[in-house]
Amino acid sequence: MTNKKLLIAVSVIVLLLVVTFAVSGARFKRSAAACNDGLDNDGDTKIDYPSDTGCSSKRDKSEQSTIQCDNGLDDDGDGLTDWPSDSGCASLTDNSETTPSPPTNNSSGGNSSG
Ligand SMILES: [Ca+2]
Ligand SMILES: [Ca+2]
Ligand SMILES: [Ca+2]
Ligand SMILES: [Ca+2]
Repeated sequence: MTNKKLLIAVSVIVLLLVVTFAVSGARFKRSAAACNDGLDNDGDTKIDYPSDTGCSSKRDKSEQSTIQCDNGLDDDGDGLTDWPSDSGCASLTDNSETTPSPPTNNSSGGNSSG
């Protein structure tokens, strides 16, 4: 076998390997946007556009929005994040994680237990 033939054979094999890697790589890159993957990515019980209010379109890559109860952050630092986990959130469109203060009552008295 001549060196030329060997070189051609090796070249063909390398070329095939490169093409295979390129195709599989392209497959991995084609992942669906979060607002079009059929999953509840941010755990707010709403799935994809237009059900999830955090989705501006099917191409939106995040189901979260800038509203405090749907932004994926613990805005008031109570250890709970977003609706429905944070009890301070009345709904997904609630823009405050802080629990509303209860109505003030004119009552006084001690409470002790032992
Ligand atoms: Ca989704
Ligand atoms: Ca969601
Ligand atoms: Ca939040
Ligand atoms: Ca919180």
